[in-house]
Amino acid sequence: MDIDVFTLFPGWFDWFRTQRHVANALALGHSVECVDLRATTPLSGGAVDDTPFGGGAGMVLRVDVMEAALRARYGRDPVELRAERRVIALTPGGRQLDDALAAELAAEPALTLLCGRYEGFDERIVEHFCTDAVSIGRYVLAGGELAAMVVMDTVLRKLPGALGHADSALEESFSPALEGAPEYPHYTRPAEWRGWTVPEVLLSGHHERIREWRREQSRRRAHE
Ligand code: 6GU
Repeated sequence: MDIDVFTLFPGWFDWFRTQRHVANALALGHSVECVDLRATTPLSGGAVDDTPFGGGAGMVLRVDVMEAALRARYGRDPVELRAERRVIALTPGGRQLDDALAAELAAEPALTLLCGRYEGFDERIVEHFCTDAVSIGRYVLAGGELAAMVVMDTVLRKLPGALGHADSALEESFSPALEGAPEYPHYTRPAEWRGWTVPEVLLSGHHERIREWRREQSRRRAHE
């Protein structure tokens, strides 16, 4: 999978690339590249944003600035790019990210993530250049960068080989394998600590009973 991130803060992603599962994905041939919106801005002085029409606080990322960056990167009209790859605006009002959306995105060959800053995007960016608008939750971040990292984190860990253990992403919280429920509790050594014991069934070696116990725990958590 090739991921391009359009941002005003490309340096933020240097740390992200060093995280184990991200580094694994990159080593497998996937890519995460940043495009600096300031590098291609048609405005003088590296400007990228402007005050909102109609008044109000904050600054809005300009549509001409985003178009210039997309054109420079892909060599075509960004309106046509949408037919070829998912172009995602990260914005608090977008479709809320969940496991199903992460799985959907993980099946794509390429993603373009657009990070807004300040008050966000000129709406024409979302309307004409994007296939999706995605939010990571019902709160407001200062910009889309952290949200882009959250999206990439959950998408990249679903790619085969990105996690150390092939099965770890299969039966996890909110996955179809657990019928969308949260994951069951985990325990490891020591089997007893300060009198706090581990559920007996997990020490039994009885795989069928363990499977049943885990399903039951997972369902119980879903109802709580
Ligand atoms: Cl995607 N962007 C911003 N700026 N704030 C958010 C968000 C995205 N998702 C939740 N809050």
